[in-house]
Amino acid sequence: RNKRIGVLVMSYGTPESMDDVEAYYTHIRRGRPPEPEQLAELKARYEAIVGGVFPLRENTNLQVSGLQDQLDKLAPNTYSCYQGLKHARPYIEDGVSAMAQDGVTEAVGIVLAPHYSTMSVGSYVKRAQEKADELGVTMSFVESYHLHPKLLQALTDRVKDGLDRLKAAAGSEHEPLVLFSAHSLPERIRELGDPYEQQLLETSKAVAEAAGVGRWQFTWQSAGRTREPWLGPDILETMESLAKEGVKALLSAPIGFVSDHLEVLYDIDIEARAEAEKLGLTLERIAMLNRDPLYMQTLADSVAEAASDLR
Ligand code: FEC
Repeated sequence: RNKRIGVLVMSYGTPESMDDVEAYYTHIRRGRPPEPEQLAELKARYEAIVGGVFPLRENTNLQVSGLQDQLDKLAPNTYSCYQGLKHARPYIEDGVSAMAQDGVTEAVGIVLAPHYSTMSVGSYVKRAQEKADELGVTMSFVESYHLHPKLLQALTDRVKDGLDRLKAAAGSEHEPLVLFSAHSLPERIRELGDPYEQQLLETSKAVAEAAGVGRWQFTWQSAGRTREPWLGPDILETMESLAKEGVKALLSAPIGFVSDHLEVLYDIDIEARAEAEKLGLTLERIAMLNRDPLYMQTLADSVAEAASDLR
């Protein structure tokens, strides 16, 4: 029996190599292999991003070790972090098994995504809970932390810094607009009474107020390539409407994400940037949180709070 509280830190996961992209994509598609053109297109996106091809793996590793350090400061010798990924090894189930093997009987689960959706955080939690039940580990979960004061502070600092850069790039005669965004989901989440949209708007509003932003909007990005309708409007459409309205300077704030990865480094930095050039807009993006100390403290506080439900 291990007296430490396990902390299952869950994240999306990214391929381990170019050869692994097909297996990864097949896992995301719940076992259906992608068409050759789809696979080629995804590989090309990974090849195009800066900072090495799979930055999410390193960022997740850094976040997990950063959280461990923060928890050790908060409560020495109390917590042990384990990683569990949604679509890559170590899978969520592997993380729970590793805890059980170490004799952990009580654990907290937290996802490296601040906003709750049944289709995102909810599905991570379900998989962890099922494995924990099977192995006799008692678990408590952090469902969201989208209004944690330290998270808001970290995002506010980034928006202020982004606005300074935007002013330098676009000139101060143009009033900037902050465009908050998050990963789209199929529209049917609305029928499930999902809090995702509401929580994203709450974070956007709180950050806009704290940063003293005059003009802001929320939009979706990175919708999946499936037949069913996804939440819109998409960021590229929104940019087109804004350009028509005469907006000249945009700050992209992808607050639904916490790391540099494909959906930011490709969808914003390459795709949205190319669209901005076409539309004559100056676009800057806020820095991602990655291992920001305020983000690590947000996670540690949330874990400690969920741990108190175990006792
Ligand atoms: O850098 C990387 O290697 C990974 C980037 C990445 C992140 C990410 C986050 C979220 N996703 C969410 C939902 C969906 C749904 C589908 C879906 C599909 C993909 C594909 C790739 C991909 N996602 Fe992702 N997502 C990332 C990458 N995602 C690649 C497949 C190709 C494509 O459609 O572009 C559709 C599944 C289906 O076909 O049925 C749904 C959500 C998040 C944010 C929350 C979280 O991190 O869990 C929600 C990062």
